[in-house]
Amino acid sequence: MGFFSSLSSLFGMGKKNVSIVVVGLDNSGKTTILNHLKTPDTRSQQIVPTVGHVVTHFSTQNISFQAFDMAGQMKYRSAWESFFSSASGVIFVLDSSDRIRMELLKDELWMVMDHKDVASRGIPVVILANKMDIPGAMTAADITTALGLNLHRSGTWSIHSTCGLTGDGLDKAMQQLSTEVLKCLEARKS
Ligand SMILES: Nc1nc2c(ncn2[C@@H]2O[C@H](COP(=O)(O)OP(=O)(O)O)[C@@H](O)[C@H]2O)c(=O)[nH]1
Ligand SMILES: [Mg+2]
Repeated sequence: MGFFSSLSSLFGMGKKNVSIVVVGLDNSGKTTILNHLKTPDTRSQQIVPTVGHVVTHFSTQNISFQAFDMAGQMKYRSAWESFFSSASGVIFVLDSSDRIRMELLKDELWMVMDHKDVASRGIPVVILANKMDIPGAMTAADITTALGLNLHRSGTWSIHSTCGLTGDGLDKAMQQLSTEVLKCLEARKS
């Protein structure tokens, strides 16, 4: 890394500013994950259920993310789609131990992936199979099958097992999100 790029990365300059939307059923761990992605000094000590949406910021090596943390309860889900058109990516968080709501989850995930502002713009959907620490939680491969993800042709999606409490799996997932977001922005320029 050259002197100026070292300096600019030190001060967070030269990073692209990107908006993303974070969705998923209630209690899947969205707010916990976003809290974990923040720098330790800006983390909240207590996570409270999200009402409407909350704006959070976090960074990867080359992107400064503005994340819209959406409430997941049924009455708020219809509001998700109004955020898709201005988003450069979607994080979809699910609870890997919540087998009872798999069918509902499938409907909500496909609604997001097939939404015109997601599918036709080709923005990446990064699925976080969260709560992997809970005994009996489904693996990412089992979830891929249960949700019929391999049948989904359009768009770019990936799935990662994560633990919002420890941060396990998040680095890799966010690296993938950054790479896919940059690829998508480049493709839309040309
Ligand atoms: N065991 C476990 N619990 C988690 C994990 N992520 C979040 N939680 C817990 O799940 C509950 C709901 O989390 P929250 O972030 O509010 O979910 P949200 O409704 O999707 O924003 C909280 O009690 C969290 O501590 C995880 O990876 N493992
Ligand atoms: Mg929340």
